[in-house]
Amino acid sequence: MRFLHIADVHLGHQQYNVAERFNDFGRAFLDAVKLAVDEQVRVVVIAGDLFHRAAVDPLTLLQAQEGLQRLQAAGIAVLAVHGNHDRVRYGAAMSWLEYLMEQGLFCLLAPDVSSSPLALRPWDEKAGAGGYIDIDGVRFIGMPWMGASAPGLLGEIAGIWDSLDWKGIRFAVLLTHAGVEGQMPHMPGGIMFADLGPLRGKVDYLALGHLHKPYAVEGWIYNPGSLETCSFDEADYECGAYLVDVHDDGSFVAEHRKMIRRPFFTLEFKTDLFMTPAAFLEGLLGYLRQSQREIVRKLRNFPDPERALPVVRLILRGHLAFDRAALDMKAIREMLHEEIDALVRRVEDRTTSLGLDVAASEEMTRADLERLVFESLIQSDSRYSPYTSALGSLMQQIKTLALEDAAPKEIYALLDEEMSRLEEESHVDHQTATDEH
Ligand SMILES: [Mn+2]
Repeated sequence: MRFLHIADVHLGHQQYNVAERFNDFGRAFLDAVKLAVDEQVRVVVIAGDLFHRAAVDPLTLLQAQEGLQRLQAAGIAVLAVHGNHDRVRYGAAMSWLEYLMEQGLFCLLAPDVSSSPLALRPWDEKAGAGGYIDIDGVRFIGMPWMGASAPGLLGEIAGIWDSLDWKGIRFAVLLTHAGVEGQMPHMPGGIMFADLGPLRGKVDYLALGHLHKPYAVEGWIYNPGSLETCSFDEADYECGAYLVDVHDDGSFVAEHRKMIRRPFFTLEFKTDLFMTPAAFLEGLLGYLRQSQREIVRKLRNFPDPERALPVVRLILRGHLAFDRAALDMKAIREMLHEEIDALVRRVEDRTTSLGLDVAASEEMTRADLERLVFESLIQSDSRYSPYTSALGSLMQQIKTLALEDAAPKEIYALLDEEMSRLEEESHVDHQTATDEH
């Protein structure tokens, strides 16, 4: 008996507000459907988050229906549970998963939690409810996303386990939407290993969803990962689906099949070495051209031309040796657009300015302190730092003029004269430096 375990399909996710990304999530689902049909599985289990949102639009519903109908036409049973993204919202009469269940497209499994301990009843097609279903000697038990209640409810399932009739059942699958603590350090609040202890030896295959990173633990806990990439954090995971063969003697083999996802690339550009905005842009241009060649090389054997155009983000990282205002984000975006062939291009500015370190003392006059702040500002910009003293005086003069209500013309004349003088000086400096070499 063979089944396919998928999770976190997130249909309807129009990532970055790009229509083609919406299509990608649909493609990924249809790929999983094709895999199930090609591999002639008996059952597909969807461990939560078939939909990205509780409110589903018509196109998303069509994507889901198309895939589910193909499975139905191939005689494949589909079992699902609610995830945190597609569960019934407060005030809503039913969820879209319940709607699909009503259409006869899958069994939506859930224990009856109105009693304590909870009750597991066999799937009742007429009532459209039930906690488990037996197919070819394999029992599939389903529990939706339960958040913080999950550990307690899993304990209750273990508690009533032996009161169920297990005649003719050689293998037990527990399908639920919950993360195991510690798998993704920045996503706390999952179930602990200790919570799963009572189920060990009872459940043969724990089919999980929720964390978008694939993992398998101790030969009985399996999470396939999301079918498409929901964020850059997930880009490097080898996400996919588990193809599981349950043998007649109750042993099994779970094979993780990597699925096609649109490629994501992160380009990191270090800003520390560039002293002026012009040098920065020149350095960035070279870096982007080299990156484009690398991307082309990496995608040479990409299996699907429809999805080969990547999602690319450029991260600017490091210290800025000049004023942040001189970082021309528009020029950077245009350059990225020009040089990198991609479906989506994003820029993240994670640069830090060189900090101001003003060592003021109590004996300082207000004018001294002001002068110190001006000089610190100038010092932090490599373009002006050689002229800290001269520019500091100039800033103070201009400030005084402004306070004395001087005419803008007069202020401008002073600025112009001083800057020309400094430029000349720097030219002389430069000449001297060149002559020495
Ligand atoms: Mn999810």
